Amino acid sequence: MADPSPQKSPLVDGNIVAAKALSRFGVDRMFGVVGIPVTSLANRAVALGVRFLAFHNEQSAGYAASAYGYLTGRPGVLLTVSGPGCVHGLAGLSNAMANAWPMVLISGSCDQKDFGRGDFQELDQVEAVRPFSKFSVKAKDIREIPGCAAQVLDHAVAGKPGGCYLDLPTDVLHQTVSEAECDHLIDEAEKVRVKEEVTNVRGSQIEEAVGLLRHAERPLIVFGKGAAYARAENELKQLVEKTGIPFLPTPMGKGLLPDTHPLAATAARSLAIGKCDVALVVGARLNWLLHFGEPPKWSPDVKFILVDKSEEEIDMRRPAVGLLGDAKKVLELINREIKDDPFCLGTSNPWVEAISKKAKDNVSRLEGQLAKDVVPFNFMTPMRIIRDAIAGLGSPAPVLVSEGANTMDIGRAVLVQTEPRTRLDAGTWGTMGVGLGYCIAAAVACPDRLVVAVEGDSGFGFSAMEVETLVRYQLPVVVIVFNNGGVYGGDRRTPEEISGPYKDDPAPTSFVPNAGYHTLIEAFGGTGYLVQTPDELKHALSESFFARKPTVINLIIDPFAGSESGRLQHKN
Ligand SMILES: Cc1ncc(C[n+]2csc(CCOP(=O)(O)OP(=O)(O)O)c2C)c(N)n1
Ligand SMILES: *[C@@H]1O[C@H](CO)[C@@H](O)[C@H](O)[C@H]1NC(C)=O
Ligand SMILES: [Mg+2]
Repeated sequence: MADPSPQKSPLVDGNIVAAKALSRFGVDRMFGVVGIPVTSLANRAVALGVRFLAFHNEQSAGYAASAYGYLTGRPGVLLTVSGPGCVHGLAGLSNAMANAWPMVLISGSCDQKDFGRGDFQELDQVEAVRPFSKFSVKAKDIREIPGCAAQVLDHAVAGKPGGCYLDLPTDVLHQTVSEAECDHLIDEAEKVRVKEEVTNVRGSQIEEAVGLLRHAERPLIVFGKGAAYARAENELKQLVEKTGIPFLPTPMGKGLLPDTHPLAATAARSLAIGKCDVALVVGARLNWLLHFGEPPKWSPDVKFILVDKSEEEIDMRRPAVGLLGDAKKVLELINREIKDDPFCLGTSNPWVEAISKKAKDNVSRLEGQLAKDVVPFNFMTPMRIIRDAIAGLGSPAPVLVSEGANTMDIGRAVLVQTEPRTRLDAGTWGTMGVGLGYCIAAAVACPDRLVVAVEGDSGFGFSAMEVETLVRYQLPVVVIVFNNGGVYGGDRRTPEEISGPYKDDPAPTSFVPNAGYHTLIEAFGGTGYLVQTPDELKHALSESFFARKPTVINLIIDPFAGSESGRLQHKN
C-alpha cells in the first residue's frame, strides 16, 4: 500500500517525480542540455527551486558538473538527452572518474519497448557509461525513480568519489502516479539513504605514522585535491605549524596552505621529493603527477604514509603505512597523537634550511625573469601582471581556472594561491576543454568569488561557445586567452616534417594568427579586450575585475615564446 488517497491526489509524470526527488535529496544546481525526453524534467526542477545552467554542449556542462561536485562536496548533476547527448556527457563523467570528483549523469533514453529496433537516439546507455562510472542504474518503472535517484547521489560520494549514472527511459518519464504516491515514494527513498561514513584507522596505525614522522630526518607533507575536497585545511595548517615539516601541494592542492607560507616547498620541489626520507601523502595519488612515488625522482628508500579514501589506491601503492579514510578526520587523529608528545623541526633544522634556501634561489631566478617587461608578450610578463592584479583583490581570492600547455605550466609556477579550492586546472587527465565549464561551476558554487581563467588559445577553443552561457547568466567571469596562434604556439616543424602534397596547409598545431577571440563574447553582448602591451593589460584587468561581468581578454603572445608541449617534453 503506497497511496493513501489515490482518487483525490492529482497525477504526476516521471519528469515531475524525478525533479521532486532530486530537489528533495539536496540537488540545488543542474547543468545540461535539454531536448526530448528531458526538457520537462529541467523545467520542473527549476520550478522547484533548482538552478538549471543550460549549456551549448554536454561536454562542457559535464565538466561543470564534475567541478561543482569537487567544490561543494555534493554530486554535480548533468542532465542530457539520449544517444548523442549521453555520449557527449561521457566526457564529464570520465573526467570526474579521473579526478575522483562526485558527479551524477542523468540521461533520458529511448522507449523501452522500442529498444533494439532503431528508436530515436537509441543507445544502450547503461553499457556505454560502464567504464566511466562507479555505479549505474535504469529506472524501469516510474515507481523506481526516487530510489534510483537516491542511490546514484549516495554512491557518487561514498568511498572514493566519482561519477554515477541514472537512466530514465522515455516511457518511464511519461508514466504517471498520483502525487501522494510520488511523495510517499520519495519519503521512503529518503529514509534508506546512506549517511556519513566512518573513518576506519586503528590507533596503532596512527602511532606508527606519527613515529615515522617524528624520527624522520627529512620529512615532507604532500597534499592534493583529495585533501581539498575533504576540507582538511585547518588540520593541515595545525600539523605543519606544530611540526615545522615542509609541505608540497599538487597543482589543485595549492591554496590549502598559502603558497607564500615559509614552509612551502613548491619552489624546491625537486629537492623535496628527491631527498625526503618520510613522506606523508594526504589526498594525493602517487600517479604520474607525483612520478609514481618511484626513483629516480624519489629516493629509493623513502617511506610513504598514505592517507586516502580509496582502499584500492592504498593497496596498489604499498605504503609503509596506509590510513584509509577521510583526510580531515585522519589528520585530526594524527594531530591529537602528536599533541601528547610534540616535536618540531625548527627553522635552523638542516633539512628545513636546505629547502628554504633552494626555494629562495628558485624564486629569485623566477622573479628575475618576471621583472622584465617583454613586448611582444612572452608568457612571463603578462603572467606577472595578472598575478599582481589578483593579489590586489585580497580576500576572498578569486577562483583561478587554468588550462593549456605553456599557459597552464607557467601560470602554475607564477600565479599565487592563498585560499583552499581556488584552483581548477586540466587535472589528473590533462583534459583540454574544461575551462569554460569550470568557470561556470565556480561562479555558481562560490558566488562571493570572482572567477579568473588563464587559458591557452587551444584550450579555450574547445568550449569557446560557452562564452554565450557566461553572458546569458551574467556570471562574474574574466577569461584571459593567451593567444599564441596554436597548440603550444607557432609552427615548430623541422624541415623534414614539412613535405608531401599538403605541405602548404597550416601546421597541425596552428590556428589563424591573431584570432579575434575577444569579439566572440562581444557577439553576445559581453565585454572583450584586445591586449598587446603591459598598460593595455593592466587597464583591462582593473576594469574587468571591478565590473565582475562576463569578459574575454584576448592577449596576443609571441608565437615562439614557450616550448612545445610545455613542461611535458619527455612525453611527446
Ligand atoms: C581533450 C584533449 N585533447 C587534446 C589534448 C592535447 N593537448 C595538450 S595541451 C593542448 C593545447 C595546448 O595549447 P594551448 O592551450 O594554446 O596552450 P599553449 O601551450 O599554447 O599556451 C592540447 C591540444 C589534451 N590534453 N586533451
Ligand atoms: C622551481 O619552482 C617551480 C615552481 O615555482 C617548480 O615547478 C620547479 O620544480 C622548481 N624547481 C626545482 C628545481 O625544484
Ligand atoms: Mg596556444
